[in-house]
Amino acid sequence: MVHSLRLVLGDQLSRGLSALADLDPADDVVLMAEVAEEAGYVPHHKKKLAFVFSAMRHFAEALRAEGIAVDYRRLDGDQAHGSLGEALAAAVAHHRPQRIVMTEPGEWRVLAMMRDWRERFDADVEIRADNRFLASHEDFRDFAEDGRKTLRMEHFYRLMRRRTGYLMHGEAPEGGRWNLDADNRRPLPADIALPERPAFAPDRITRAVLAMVEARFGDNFGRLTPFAHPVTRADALASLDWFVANALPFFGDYQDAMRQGAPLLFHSQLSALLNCGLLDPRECCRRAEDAYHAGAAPLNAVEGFIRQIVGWREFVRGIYWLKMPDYAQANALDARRPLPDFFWTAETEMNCLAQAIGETRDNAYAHHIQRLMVIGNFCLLAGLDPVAVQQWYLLVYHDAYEWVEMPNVVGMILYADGGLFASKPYAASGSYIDRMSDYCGRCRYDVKRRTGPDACPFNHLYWDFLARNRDRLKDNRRLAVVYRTLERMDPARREAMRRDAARFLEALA
Ligand code: FAD
Ligand code: DLZ
Ligand code: SF4
Repeated sequence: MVHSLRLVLGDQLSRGLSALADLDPADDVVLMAEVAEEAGYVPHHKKKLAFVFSAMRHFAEALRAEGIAVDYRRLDGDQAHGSLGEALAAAVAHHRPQRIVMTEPGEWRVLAMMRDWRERFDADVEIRADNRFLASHEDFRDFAEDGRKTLRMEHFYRLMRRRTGYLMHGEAPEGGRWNLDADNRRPLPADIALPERPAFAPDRITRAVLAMVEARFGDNFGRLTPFAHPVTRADALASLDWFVANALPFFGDYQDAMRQGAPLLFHSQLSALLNCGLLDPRECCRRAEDAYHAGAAPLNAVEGFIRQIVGWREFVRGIYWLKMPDYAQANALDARRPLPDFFWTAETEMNCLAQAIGETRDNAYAHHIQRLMVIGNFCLLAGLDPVAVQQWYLLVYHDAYEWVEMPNVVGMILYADGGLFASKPYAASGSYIDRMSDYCGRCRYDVKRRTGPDACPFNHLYWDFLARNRDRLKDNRRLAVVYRTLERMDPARREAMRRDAARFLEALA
């Protein structure tokens, strides 16, 4: 009889996971299961599926190499199960454990299942806190309920800097400023050399997974090959080393830049590794901080990187657990339009969108500014339905889990929560994209024109969005200047933009 059955989910691949603490290899068994429900609750990008299953299988091998018994149920094996609950029931019947130990999941939906398991199984079910985050749910609730009218990432971030001590001199931030974002908006010089990334050739395990994904999920969105993603702890550490040495020094300066044909620039591409547990946020921040102290990376880069991880990443998780389950349905701007077909085909004459969606299809990755200011900005201005947009972001990116995807979509890009943490909608006209990228020079539209058949659609959509939402947004002080500009605009011009925007939106299939 097994003492403890320890469930490890596909995004819990950390040796230091709370569910694996106090594990006794003599008496305990680890359960991991590839199941149809997790593979299908949204039709994930093929590369995301391959990444998750390959990382799961490698993690199971690493545990076995330590002498730990792993009951691993494969989707293409004899013991395939429809859901995590079914897999657990079968494992409980087989091992008859005294207790079942698990770490709380990243999604509300799965936590609801885990709570049901307490009733369902004749064993103690222990759900432990996820120790891979720096702020607990209680920490975030304390922050949110500390007499605040608004929830701002910046306030939370300072709290986290003080708590972790990253880039701190006692109570003061390194360099005298907490946030160096203003230094991080440089357009990319044409002649800058981009570092070559390491590629991780698929091994036997990954090749078997690629074949399974092609056979079972061949119709899902996205390109499966070439597949060169890290899938083991060793590869994840090599990716972190590579980033710190080669890209971190430039990460800050060019964090907001976009270039055609260069999907990664100086971004880390560590999100999927962090989110599935192969990297720990603390080790990433520590490595970046060490590089700063060694003089190998400037402060704006290191502060920017640490802010994304201990600031934004922890903050959005806090928002998710604070506001679920209602958050999923938020639609403050009453947006109803379905997703246009080009979100699946990348076939649009708007070059910036064609590039960002095409790269998403090929790589299951787009960097933050593409997600926020190109695709996200379009979703906001076109009034796309928040539930449809959430589903798209959740399925297309290899780092996507609801806890991180949803606040970025609902709160950050769509303002669907009415400004819970964004002080204004991130709406922008084409000139932002023109300033930060080389997309417009290769576009059939003219970024300088606001009306007419050749006008950049972001321009008339931007003004139309503001006019359409005037009653909801006009009292926002951060929008006072743009609303004054809108009021002063020649009425004929305003009407022309409204007509062009309406025509454009009607033509979206
Ligand atoms: P880098 O630019 O190198 O940043 C370093 C790390 O900071 C990232 O790996 C990530 O862990 C963290 N980070 C940066 N920004 C954010 C943020 N806004 N929220 C949370 N963490 C952040 N990130 C996800 O991990 N999963 C998602 O499903 C996801 N969906 C998003 C949806 C939208 C609409 C937007 C605007 C952003 C989304 N992000 C998501 C955040 C961000 O775009 C990605 O984390 C980032 O692009 C991943 O690439 P990278 O590892 O190269 O990041
Ligand atoms: C994303 C994913 C996929 C595609 N498949 C599995 C799976 O078969 N088994 C599993 O344990 N986890 C999988 N995951 C990750 C889960 O969806 C994730 O643990 C939940 O969404 C909670 O964050
Ligand atoms: Fe995008 Fe407009 Fe530039 Fe074309 S002109 S790439 S649509 S911003």
